[in-house]
Amino acid sequence: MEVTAAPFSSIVPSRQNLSSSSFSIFASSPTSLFLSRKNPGNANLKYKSPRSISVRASSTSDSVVTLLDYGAGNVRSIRNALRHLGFSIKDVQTPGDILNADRLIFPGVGAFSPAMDVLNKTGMAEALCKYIENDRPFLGICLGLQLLFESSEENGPVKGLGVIPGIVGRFDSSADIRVPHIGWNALQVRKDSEILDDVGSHHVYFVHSYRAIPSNENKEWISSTCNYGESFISSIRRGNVHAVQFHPEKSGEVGLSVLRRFLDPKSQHRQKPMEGKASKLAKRVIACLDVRTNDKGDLVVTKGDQYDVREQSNENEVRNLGKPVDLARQYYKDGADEISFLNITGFRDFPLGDLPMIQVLRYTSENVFVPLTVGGGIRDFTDASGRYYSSLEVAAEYFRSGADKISIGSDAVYAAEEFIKSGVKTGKSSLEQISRVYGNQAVVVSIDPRRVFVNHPDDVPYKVIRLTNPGPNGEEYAWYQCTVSGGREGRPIGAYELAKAVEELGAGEILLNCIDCDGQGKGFDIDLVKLISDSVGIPVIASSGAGIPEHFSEVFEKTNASAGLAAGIFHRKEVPIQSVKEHLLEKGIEVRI
Ligand code: 1PR
Repeated sequence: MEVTAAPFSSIVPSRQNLSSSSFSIFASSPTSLFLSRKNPGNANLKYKSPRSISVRASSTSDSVVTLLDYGAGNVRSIRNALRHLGFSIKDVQTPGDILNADRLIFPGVGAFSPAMDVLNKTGMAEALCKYIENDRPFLGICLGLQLLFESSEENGPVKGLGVIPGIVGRFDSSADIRVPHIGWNALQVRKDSEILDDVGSHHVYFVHSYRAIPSNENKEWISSTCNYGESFISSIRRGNVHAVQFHPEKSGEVGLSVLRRFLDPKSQHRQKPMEGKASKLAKRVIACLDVRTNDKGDLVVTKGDQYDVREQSNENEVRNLGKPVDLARQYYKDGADEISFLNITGFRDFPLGDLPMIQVLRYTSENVFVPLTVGGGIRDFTDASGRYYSSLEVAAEYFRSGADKISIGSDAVYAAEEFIKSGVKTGKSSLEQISRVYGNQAVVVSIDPRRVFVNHPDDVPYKVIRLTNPGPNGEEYAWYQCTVSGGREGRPIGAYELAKAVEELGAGEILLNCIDCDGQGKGFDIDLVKLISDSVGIPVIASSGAGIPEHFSEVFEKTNASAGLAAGIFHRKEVPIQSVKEHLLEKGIEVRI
């Protein structure tokens, strides 16, 4: 049974509004940084003061969990995970709901400053501190861990709840690591945390650019650390108070076990936490589903050869390789680390008119607990009746429907061209807006380049590389021309120039396709992947051309790609995802198992 109270998110400004100027960011002076535990904010209380609310004895059912959703983004995944585990959700509406909770989950999403702003203005900050001081069962997730610290450098310094000593800072990208920290990483469990008992050798999923550092002052809180260029705090535990920097709701079965152990500690078999074999950020194996409507009007997973998705027969039909939701579920079970849906005709159809794609996301996210990316058609749009939709609205609908990341193709090319021409960041492109509101870790740019051979590096005004294998007429060089509209139109910009520009405009990751290699099964374009992954500081996903497991080890050994993506070999069941992973392990390349 679902407890049908309106969520707190429906009575506070949405994340979009939070970023508007009506909500100021705390720009406290360094001397006034630290917030007392007794007085966590000068809250402009809209509600009865939590101090005057007494904590009542538990009377709610054992299967209800209270969720603090302050309206900052996608908490659909955590809701789905909780329902999947048999729990119903009571949304926090007032500070009293926090104090009266039997168990409280705080899935922090979005940025530190607007989150603290809402918590302070509504009296939730004070209630949270009191709840935690009383050692009530609490689980903070991601930002829900960071907010417990004294302050954050994210657009700040900004005061936090001040429960745990320490400052949350940005990963140092000069330390030879890619920021954001995206992917599956290992934990070093430092003390018995109970909820981490099943993690052991398994990786868990992280996505963040800011982190808290272990110190003498906070060491009693730390239950695990993680290594990413440096050691940072991946979880804390004191009594009944837990928080994790990773996303249990996106960490597959092992993540669900973390939630289960928190929600129902008594029924869980206690075991000595296993010593983990996992040691660092794993290379990801991603399954990609190119989705479009076929000629009969059904939404199908299709797959092209060099982007041509029609059968080479008289009927010339769109290839049909299965149903999107079924295939996504199968790939989750098979061990895919992430699943991408690309609405490949999104450039001409309006994605919000394409409700089946939204439905696909909703159904998939109900029982697929790894990250989901969706792309295709993310841009500003005016429909036939003259109604204008911003790209932010399109993205918001995707996030609400279960996407963790959105992927922008054509619109990012136009934005990069403009930026390179003018040298000015207008802040108005879909890429910049979505990145500002949801964070750059939520924005992927999909690049669709085509190789153009040249005889001499000076033949074109774009970055040219010397080819490992010369072109058909002995050309020693090539540049990679970006395309839009599903490869239909070449643009005056190279993949290198695009990648550098979109990183500056706020992309958090690059999905690097290659039209020449797509569907060919002859391996990734190593020259291209090396060029791009050596040129940017954000993670690069190598895509197009995988035919055998060895192609994955080749791309990870010869380039700095963070992930390898394939479509055809998985859809046609030629190579199981597990075979790819077993091969990578044999080659000594760390993957999530
Ligand atoms: O331009 O923002 O509307 O986004 C459109 C999105 O759709 C882009 O991400 C673009 O890459 C994708 N897209 C458009 N047309 C096609 C097509 O195939 N006709 N698919 C298309 C891109 C490439 C990969 C593919 C890999 C791996 N598909 O996603 O899955 O190449 O394939 P393989 O392992 O079988 O070789 P916008």
